Amino acid sequence: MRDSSEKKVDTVEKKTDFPPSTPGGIKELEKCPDTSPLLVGPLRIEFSAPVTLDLVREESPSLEEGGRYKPKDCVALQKVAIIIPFRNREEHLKYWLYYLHPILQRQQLDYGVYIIAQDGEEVFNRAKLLNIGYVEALKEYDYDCFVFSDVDLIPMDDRNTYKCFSQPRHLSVSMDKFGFRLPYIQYFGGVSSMSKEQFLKINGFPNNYWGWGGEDDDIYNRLSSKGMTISRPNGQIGRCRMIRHDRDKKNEPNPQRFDRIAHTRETMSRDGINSLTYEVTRVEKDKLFTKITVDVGKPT
Ligand SMILES: [Mn+2]
Repeated sequence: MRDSSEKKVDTVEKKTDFPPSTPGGIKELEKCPDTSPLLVGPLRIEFSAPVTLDLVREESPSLEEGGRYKPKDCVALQKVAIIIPFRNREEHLKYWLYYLHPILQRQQLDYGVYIIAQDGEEVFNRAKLLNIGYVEALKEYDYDCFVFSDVDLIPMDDRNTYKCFSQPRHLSVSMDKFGFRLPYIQYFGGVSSMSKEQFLKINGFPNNYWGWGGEDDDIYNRLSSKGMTISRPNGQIGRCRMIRHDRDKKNEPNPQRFDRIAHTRETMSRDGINSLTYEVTRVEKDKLFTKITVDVGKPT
């Protein structure tokens, strides 16, 4: 925008196709296109090559402290916080960072990577960590979109854009672990995205799913009860690889999950982002990520 205090000069202003200049002569950036011209399509993803954080840092010259990035040549269409629930998966995180940073940059996103690590040895609580990621990321920047990703899932096609859509998005639609198919039509696990509005409409995620399983189905029930549907890429673009691993300790299948899922509609208005309590125990700013370690409490 031009400075109105600028002195009028006696020339006719020419109409040009170029972005207007600021008084300092710096061009104002235009919006990035709907589809990034930098995308390459299918990617080769494998987990045998040795990867170190130092290598990934070297290969990410345009990252800012905390795992932040924005395109230089255009204004990103969305400000995306990527939230990763975490505990003792350093090996997987290296691959995630190695593959995802270049992909997210080709997708021309204004993004930040938030690793939300559960402190202590209590039972794991994935959905509560995701809620915490939402709150903590918003304290840093005016994000309008949130991508919730497991640390061991890597997209096999960069056209699977990690952004938000008019309906909540499920991104990990064809995982190698499930034979590149959806395990069931309501499946919302793995990698998903929601705008701030969509997230708040469902009161965020449940805080009381301790251990493995069920919280993703609870989230699906929340969306569905608010009249939303799931948006998905097609099965080809939505292919992704999961890094194979043994079941984590202190993340056993939650025996209460079936009962809880059956009551989402009654519980969701009082269990969610409006009832979230936790304590931050450590914040680490790396070039590749912001890692927030939190005390989530324990099952009551
Ligand atoms: Mn896994």
